[in-house]
Amino acid sequence: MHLKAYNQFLEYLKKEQKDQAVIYAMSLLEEKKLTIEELYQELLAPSLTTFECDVEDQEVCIWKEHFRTSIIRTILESCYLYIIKRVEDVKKTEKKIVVFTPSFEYHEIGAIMVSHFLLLEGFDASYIGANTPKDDILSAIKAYHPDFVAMSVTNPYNLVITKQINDEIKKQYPDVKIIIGGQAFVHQNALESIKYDYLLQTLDDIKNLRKEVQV
Ligand code: B12
Repeated sequence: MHLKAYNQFLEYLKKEQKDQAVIYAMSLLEEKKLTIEELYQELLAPSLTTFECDVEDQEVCIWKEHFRTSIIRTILESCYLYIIKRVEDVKKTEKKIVVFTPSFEYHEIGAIMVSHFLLLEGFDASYIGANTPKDDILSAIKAYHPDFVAMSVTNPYNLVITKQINDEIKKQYPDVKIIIGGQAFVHQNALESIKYDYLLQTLDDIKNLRKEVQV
């Protein structure tokens, strides 16, 4: 664990010093002190999942959370160049994956990270967005002909729409494998009646999928 780096990063976030946070995160990659995977898992993800507001006023807390998310989002986009460079040396799987979050699901940081992890494992992954309506998902499948779709669901309220989307994918495109992941599936009963082929949560799960589709 890179605890020192995490604490330093958190200091910048707590003070809402966006530029310093972005520069620091990128310098860790540039100086090869952290890999992309370590940066995402040990700094970026916990800085959001453990977010605690130290201000009484709830409205202030909301914009603080939004601002922190926007800093993390900027870092993720800035990492893309590093991903392209690393992917050049990765053995490709020839498997296409469309990544998204379903209608009403605005939490997208996990989905973006997962799409980057998939690229680094040699998948041809495309993140098509958050809050994606069923018809747009179906038309993306029609256009891209993916081998897999990967959906990230955080809010358990969105399990109903998830079920509807997956039923429709399986009806229209039975050969497309459905991967689900995200905090909404942490409880076993969330899976009841949802059609899916893989439940994945971690980078190790993605690496195992990579081994399964070995070419
Ligand atoms: C940032 C944030 C937001 C932002 C999201 C912005 C954005 N662009 O993404 C905004 C402000 C929009 C938001 C809104 C809301 N939020 Co919010 N939010 C969060 C917060 C602080 C961080 C989420 C995050 O990005 N985590 C970091 C990522 C990296 O973690 P992750 O998503 O879990 O992903 C990891 C794994 O789960 C996994 N993974 C995820 N998906 C997938 C998919 C696959 C295929 C695989 C392999 C792996 C995988 O890989 C990732 C990397 O490790 C969490 C707190 C928390 N504990 O997470 C609350 C939280 C998720 N939000 C919550 C709530 C309640 C809401 C709102 C309903 C609040 C409201 N009243 O308006 C709305 C709902 C909006 C909606 N319709 O979706 C609750 C959910 C509680 C619950 N279980 O129901 C949480 C837990 C806060 C809390 N403690 O109450 N939120």
